Amino acid sequence: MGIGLNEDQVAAFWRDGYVFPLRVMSDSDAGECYAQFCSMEANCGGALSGPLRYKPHLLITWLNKLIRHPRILDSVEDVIGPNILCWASSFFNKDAQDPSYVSWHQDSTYWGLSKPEEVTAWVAFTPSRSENGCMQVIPGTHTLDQVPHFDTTAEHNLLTRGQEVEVDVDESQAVDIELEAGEISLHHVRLIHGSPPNLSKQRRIGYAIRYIPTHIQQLHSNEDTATLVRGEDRFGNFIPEPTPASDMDPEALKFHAKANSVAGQVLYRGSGKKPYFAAEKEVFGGR
Ligand SMILES: O=C(O)CCC(=O)C(=O)O
Repeated sequence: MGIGLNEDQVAAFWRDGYVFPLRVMSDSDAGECYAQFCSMEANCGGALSGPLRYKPHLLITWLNKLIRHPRILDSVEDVIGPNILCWASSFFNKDAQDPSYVSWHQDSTYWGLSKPEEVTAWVAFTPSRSENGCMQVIPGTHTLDQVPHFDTTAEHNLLTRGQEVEVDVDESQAVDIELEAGEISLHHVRLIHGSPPNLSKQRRIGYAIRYIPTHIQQLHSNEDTATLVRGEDRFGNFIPEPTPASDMDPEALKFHAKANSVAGQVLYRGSGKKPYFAAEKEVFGGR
């Protein structure tokens, strides 16, 4: 066991499918993350482009460090054990008065992972509250099996396929996962969750880091990639990801483009949709 969660928090995770708030960094470190995030945006000339929202830890050195943050990993270890891969990471951002939302879903639906043993650490770079569209969860739904989902074409849905559960969700049971900047929540891959639009004047910036134990396999590709962030990998089920030598390093860009293309094939299989994170000329500078 790591030293991240106490017994009550571990019990809460397995009973409810989530645990929060967990402080993993100081206010000033959280402020530094937000400042770095803003300079990434400035370099993009506005909102982060698709490729920079998915697996940006392969391109940006401070994000590569963040996925290895000891306080985050201590908490994750208490849930999935000591041998940990970071399988993916993505930004879920809502600007002030932003109609973007996340439909009710289970993460496990299209990820192609062999067992429902993934845990997400959702890191708040800004406060995330009811008024600015924080994540909401339906406690206990992680004990459900995989439930059917349908794809939507809703314009402002932040999910890859706009997927939504096909079962009734009792929204009266929803819990708001309110976090301060520098806090995280952990949630189970089967937990039904989502989030409403941001009706406030305060941005909501979150970075979701997906962790799996090393014995998990990708069922829909032999080319999926992951980063070993703690312990040892005796299984070799994923292609090891390199650490970027510098931000947007050419070798890192090449690896990231390939990794995102494989992820696109897995996550969008059968949908006929183009991944939002497919390589774009402006990010890759035509390389
Ligand atoms: O950021 C949100 O509102 C939802 C995030 C989410 O669906 C996830 O991290 O799995």
